[in-house]
Amino acid sequence: MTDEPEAVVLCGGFGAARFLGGLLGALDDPSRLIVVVNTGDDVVFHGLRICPDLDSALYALAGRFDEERGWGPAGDSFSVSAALGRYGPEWFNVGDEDLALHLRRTELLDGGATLTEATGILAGAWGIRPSLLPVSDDPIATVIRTEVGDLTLQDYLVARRAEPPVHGVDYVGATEAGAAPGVAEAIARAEVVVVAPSNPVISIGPMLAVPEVHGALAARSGPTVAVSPVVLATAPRTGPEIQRYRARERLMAGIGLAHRPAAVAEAYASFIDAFVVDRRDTEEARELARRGLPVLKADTLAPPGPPRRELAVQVLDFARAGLAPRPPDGRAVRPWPDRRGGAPADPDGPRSTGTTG
Ligand code: FO1
Repeated sequence: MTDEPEAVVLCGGFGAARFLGGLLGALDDPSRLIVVVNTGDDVVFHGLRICPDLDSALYALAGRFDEERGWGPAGDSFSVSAALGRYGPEWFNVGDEDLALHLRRTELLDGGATLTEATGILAGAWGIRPSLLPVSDDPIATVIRTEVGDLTLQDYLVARRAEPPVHGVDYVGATEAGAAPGVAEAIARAEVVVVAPSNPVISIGPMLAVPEVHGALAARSGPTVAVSPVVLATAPRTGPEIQRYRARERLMAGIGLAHRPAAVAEAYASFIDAFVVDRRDTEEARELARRGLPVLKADTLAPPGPPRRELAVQVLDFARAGLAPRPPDGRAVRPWPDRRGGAPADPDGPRSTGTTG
């Protein structure tokens, strides 16, 4: 038994919530999992501090995430939201049970707790065993620069349904923000770090824009593996799936990234050792392998239950294959090529994920 984290997962909302469900079942000791979550899309609504990505991770770890809707706890009702509609249009729909979480968080923050402390108390109330950490206690706001002006993320994504063409993305406050207590240490010490299949622009980008976070990732000696959120071979089907797909396509285009797994891998080139693509995206896997990146093909769209647990097992096993073995002469040997600390593999390739401001 060791205190070292077995795994750190960098998470956004929906894609990460799906992945976390499988991961919980794949770990022997869930208390050795540290879940680090984006806060760039946090919003104050009716005076309440809402942290959509932290909440998705919390509900996923509690086994309550509403996967069909894509946010909030499954089985929630919307009576308060409907009642509020009497006093003016409600563009953001907060469920009744979800409301309790935002009320309690706001109360804790108003009472002087940091976001890290408040999140620990809320996760504890749900009996969650992994550590759930915001990426930072300092304010970070993802701002989308569009044809109709600068928009906060929720304004762009929800109120405007990700329709305006995107010119760029700013992570306001990220450069000045510190990593939350425990985040940089966890990244440094974890056996494996997994970047969840989350939107690279609005979920992972804001976290990478925090200098301590990117620094800790780039300096890690253990393996870091990212799972592609983009699957080319399967078309999105449901309304929310189509909406997420289109939003990701527009946001990636807005910062000069093609909407394909290889472009996500390029954006992460300064800190990942290996990449996971969907098993159906064989051409992308071949292309990445040609560039010298170790690639795992897996069912990244696995449904809940044993298939999703199997995906997490495969990702963890793949990442562990990158743990440096201890040869008899004690020399450090990296089984994977050392890709860190340098420029992206292709200097003419896509730009990094967004700009900071
Ligand atoms: N997404 C929507 O598309 N419409 C909503 O009304 C909405 C409400 C909402 C309330 C609480 C919460 O935690 C998330 C909510 N989301 C809603 C999801 C959220 O806007 C985004 O999906 C994430 O910010 C992106 O990760």
